[in-house]
Amino acid sequence: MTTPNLTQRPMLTEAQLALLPSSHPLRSAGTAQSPMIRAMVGDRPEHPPVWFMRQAGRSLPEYRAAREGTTMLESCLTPSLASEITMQPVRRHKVDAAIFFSDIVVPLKVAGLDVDIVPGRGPVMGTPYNTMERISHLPEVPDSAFDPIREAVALTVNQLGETPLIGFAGAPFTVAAYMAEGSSSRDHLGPRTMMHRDPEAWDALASWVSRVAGQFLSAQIEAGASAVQLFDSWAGSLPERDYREHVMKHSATALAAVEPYGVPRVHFGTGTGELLLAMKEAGADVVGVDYRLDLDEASRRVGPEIPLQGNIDPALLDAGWDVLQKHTMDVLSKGKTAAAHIVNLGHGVPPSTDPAVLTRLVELIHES
Ligand code: 1CP
Repeated sequence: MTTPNLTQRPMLTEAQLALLPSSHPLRSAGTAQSPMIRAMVGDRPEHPPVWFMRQAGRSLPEYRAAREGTTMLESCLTPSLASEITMQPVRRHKVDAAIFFSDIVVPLKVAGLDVDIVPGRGPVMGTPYNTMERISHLPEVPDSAFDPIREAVALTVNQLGETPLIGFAGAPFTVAAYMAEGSSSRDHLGPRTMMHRDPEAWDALASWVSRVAGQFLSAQIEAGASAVQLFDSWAGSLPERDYREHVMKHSATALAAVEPYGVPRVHFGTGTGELLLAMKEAGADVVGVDYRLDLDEASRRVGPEIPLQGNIDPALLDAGWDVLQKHTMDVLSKGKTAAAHIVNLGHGVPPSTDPAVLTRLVELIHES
């Protein structure tokens, strides 16, 4: 299948460029025409671009050293540290993009909510947001609350050169799931019950999250991110009818908040094989696919014009090189059925991963 060569086509219109500061990386051809951004707008660059979800994190000894003595949220809100951790996997693995080191609950922290990230557990709220009374007191968040994020992004893009930075936010369902339950859970019964028992409270909570997610994404784009990803990690727990009725409009609000900038928007969740079309319809430019569904089938579900991201099974990172190589070649081959392919894992890098395997995997993908 041949795909159009967009090399000469400007990625952003004058109106979109006007929303970005003069120093924004997308104003330079090097970043706008980088393999990652070209693939995200539907082109097939000379080699498939690759980045890994959770590439900045516990699999790297330099990450563990940098984080020593600093809590997760402090690290996210210390611009020099967040920037250094964002750079680490780019230096080591030569991936085609950096993912901003932060967390999906950072917007809740800057909004002044009582939230922490507890080692081994993940996000924990002081009190859950599961009643209209509590939800109605959620604050409006001034854009200035995101200044530490802008500062960290600006420091990072200064070091990245032409390599694009991907910004991100948690999608309303996934973030509201932590807020409604107060912490991590397996089945997400709290938010799934709430959207039926008290749909008004659910809507109020998810609307609030969608607004702060839009602010978080906008801050990252304005400060220099060249693409964004909305992570709906737990959306796979929803039947499609609930996703379409109670969730999709809120994700669409978060994605629409950054549509005017014209930067590519990736929409990813896990266990979302049945939701991929709805996730595209929510306003995605690229659909992220987890490891459970082959990319040719995903392309059939969302339409051949949509670039796909994914979906090497993280479990195979530690299954031996030959197994991983064979699987990766299969993912690359199935990715050819989509308009374009951004290579990634089907979920995050497990903390136990040998970083050398990731470096070798990047080389394999670049040589393919
Ligand atoms: O102790 C530590 O090192 C903290 C572990 C950690 C890290 C490295 C957490 C706590 N968050 C992060 C960084 C992070 N989180 C990034 C940036 C780094 C990168 O991708 O390279 C991103 C994009 C996230 C997003 C995130 N946080 C998601 C969506 C992505 C996904 O993996 O599904 C989710 C669900 C969270 C919540 C969260 N934060 C931290 C943990 C351990 C969890 C998951 C907890 C759970 O299972 O409920």
